[in-house]
Amino acid sequence: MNIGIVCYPTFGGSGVVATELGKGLAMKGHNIHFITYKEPARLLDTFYENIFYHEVRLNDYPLFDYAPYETALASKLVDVAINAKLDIFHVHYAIPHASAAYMARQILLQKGMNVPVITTLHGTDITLVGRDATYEPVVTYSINQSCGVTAVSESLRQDTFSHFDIKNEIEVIPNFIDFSRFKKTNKEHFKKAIAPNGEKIIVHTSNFRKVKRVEDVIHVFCKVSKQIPAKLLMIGDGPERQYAETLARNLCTVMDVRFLGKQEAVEELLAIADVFLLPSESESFGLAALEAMACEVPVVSSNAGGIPEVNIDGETGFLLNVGDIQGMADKTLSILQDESMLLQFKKNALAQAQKFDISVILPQYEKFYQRIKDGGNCK
Ligand code: GMT
Repeated sequence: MNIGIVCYPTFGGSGVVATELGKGLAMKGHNIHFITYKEPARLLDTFYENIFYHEVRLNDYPLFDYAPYETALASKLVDVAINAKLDIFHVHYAIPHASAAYMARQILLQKGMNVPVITTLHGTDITLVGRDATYEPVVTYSINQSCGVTAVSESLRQDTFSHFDIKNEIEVIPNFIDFSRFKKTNKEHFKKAIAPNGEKIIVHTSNFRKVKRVEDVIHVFCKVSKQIPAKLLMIGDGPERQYAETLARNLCTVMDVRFLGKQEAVEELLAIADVFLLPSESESFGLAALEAMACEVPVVSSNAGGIPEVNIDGETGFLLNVGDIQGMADKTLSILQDESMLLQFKKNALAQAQKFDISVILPQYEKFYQRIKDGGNCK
């Protein structure tokens, strides 16, 4: 198939899922056309024969305080669909991709071309941003007008039905992991450099937005490190980083906490981790937790949104209520102080992550594409 993928070209979240999906589909022989404003971060590693990148350019004009990205994207989708003979548009993150694709589809229909739109909902497009009255009517309309809709967890599917007036069906196709990249590797030399005295290593990865509650990570870690020797690696960057750094300086031993910023090779850091912390306020799936689990790292997390579909309480880690800092610290300590529990949880984390292997999930997308193309409500 010739597939047009629209996404945010970011380091994490929906952008990564969309890019890895495109790469996986290309490996299976599909022609993939990424259409976005910047080359997706995970495409920069190498050249792919049947992956194409189409940049959405915005022409500046003095009248525009805000350049109309959605219009430029819709026009680009029309152009790519015609020239690359696209069979399908697959847009990731509803805002503004679903409505831009809807517009492109209408234009193409007038030209005698039927290109179905599939929208994948990722999280904040539903639970946070999309619900706001600023966007809600357009989000509802474009989900209802999509030829196929998927959500990355059952929890997100249910949230979508409860926050919006949705007439369409929503299929759950969970996020996935590529084990050729995310796997435990021996990084003993690196571990020694970070934790020279055998300290336990705790890791957190996120975009440091409010919803991630990075301050809870610091609070939990500082409680833990008062009981046992430990180090914390904070990976990623975003609006809350400064606050988290100040908090760490005030509450912990400064040398025990390292802020590493955005990292390309997260898997190398996960390879030396003992516990991964994810105390998010809301999380439709928690891809970062899955990446940790694939590297055999138990997860102590909140029980928000779709996290319980990934992290299994008492098996692959622990789930606690949002904001339960003491609970998270106690559970982290219980794993780190009990070698046999740590070992068992590591094994369980890997086994659970294997259920989300890309080789299991990718065919679900292929089947879904075919179904929508052949018999969906946009036939
Ligand atoms: O986590 C973010 O803020 C980024 C956001 C995105 O769309 O890029 O992530 C969402 O999508 C990810 C991929 O499907 C999910 O793993 C995250 O749980 C989800 N984030 C939230 O729901 C907060």
